[in-house]
Formats: sequence, structure tokens, C-alpha cells
Amino acid sequence: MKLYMTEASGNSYKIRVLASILNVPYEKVLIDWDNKEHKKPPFLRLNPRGQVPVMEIEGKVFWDSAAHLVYIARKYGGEQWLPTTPLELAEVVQWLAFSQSEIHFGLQWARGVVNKLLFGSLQEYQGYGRKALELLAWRLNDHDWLAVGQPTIADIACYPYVKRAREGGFMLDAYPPVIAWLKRCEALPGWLKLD
Ligand SMILES: N[C@@H](CCC(=O)N[C@@H](CS)C(=O)NCC(=O)O)C(=O)O
Repeated sequence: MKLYMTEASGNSYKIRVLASILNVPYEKVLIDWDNKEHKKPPFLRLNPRGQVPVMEIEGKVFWDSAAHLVYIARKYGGEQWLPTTPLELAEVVQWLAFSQSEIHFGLQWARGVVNKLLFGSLQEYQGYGRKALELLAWRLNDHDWLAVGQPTIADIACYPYVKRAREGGFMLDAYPPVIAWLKRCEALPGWLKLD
């Protein structure tokens, strides 16, 4: 398996965390972000979105961290990280979808604007981001983990841009259940520190 990534990418980090927890070897291919390698034709042939992460797996190319997490969890994670009963699967996928909606367009993009990585309405992104944090706090108020009562790829998918939310101007301290959940994630064996 090859992972095209940057060290700073939160979406690439998700894959690195799961691979670390499950002890799965892969080859890192670092993209030259500053020279916009991810926007040039050779990379766009791998991912027409021009984004990292991208993975080459068994001769096929996949973009989007959700796809990579699903593959690694099913292939190497048994029933722990992506359980297969229909109800459990639906519950995990519900949170994967959430990580790609309110978290992505709220927490990730607000941070992106503040850090001058992208343009757009900070106010609008912060509005989505606050919804993300409120919803997480509601869920985590009486659950240790986002789905099925155990750590899964739902937690990994939601973690990085929640952890980095302060950089997008969010008051993370206003959501104690979310802070407690971040700490629970960080205590899992094999978890990687997010720089
Ligand atoms: N839904 C995608 C989002 C990927 C993403 O936003 N990647 C960022 C880096 S973390 C990127 O490459 N941004 C460049 C761009 O969107 O132009 C995933 O989960 O992989």
C-alpha cells in the first residue's frame, strides 16, 4: 500500500493513525505541497480533486480518507474498527459522513481560512463548525465513543479537525464531553500525536 500525503494533512493523519494502531505497513509518498504538486497533472491523474490523501492499494487508486479507513479497517481490523452487522455498519458510516460534512466544511475549512490555506466565508464555516461541536457534545455527553460503544474508524475520522478546532477560532473548552473524548482517543494503544 502506498499513501500519498503531507505531514500536515489532517485527512492523511487519519490513515496514519489507523495503520499505526493496527500495525499495518505502508509506503509514504510525500507530496510537495508548497510547489502545488497536488494540483499538477501527474497527481490529478491519481485524484482529480487535487487533494491528499490518495492510496494505491492492490494496483487500484483510491482518494478520500473515508475509503482508505474502510479498506484498512475491514482488511486488518476484524470486527473492532468497522463492524459488519448491518446496524453497526450503518452507525459507523453515519459518523464517517458527519466527518465529511459539518466537520469538513465547518471545522476544517474555518481553520483553512484562518491559516490562509483557502478562501471563503469564515463566518459561514464557523457556523457549520459550531454545529459540528454541538452535535458531538450532545452525542458524547452520554457515550464514550461515537458509534457502537467502542472505538471505531468513526472516532478516527472525526478526531483531527476537532483536535485542531481552536485554530479555526472555536472555543473548544465550551464542550467538555468533546475534550474528554479527544483524551480517550489519545489514550488508545498505537495512537499518534497530531502535530
Ligand atoms: N474528503 C477528503 C478531503 C481531503 C482534503 O481536504 N485534503 C486536503 C488536505 S488535508 C487537501 O488536499 N486540500 C487541498 C485542496 O482541497 O485543494 C478526504 O477525506 O480525504
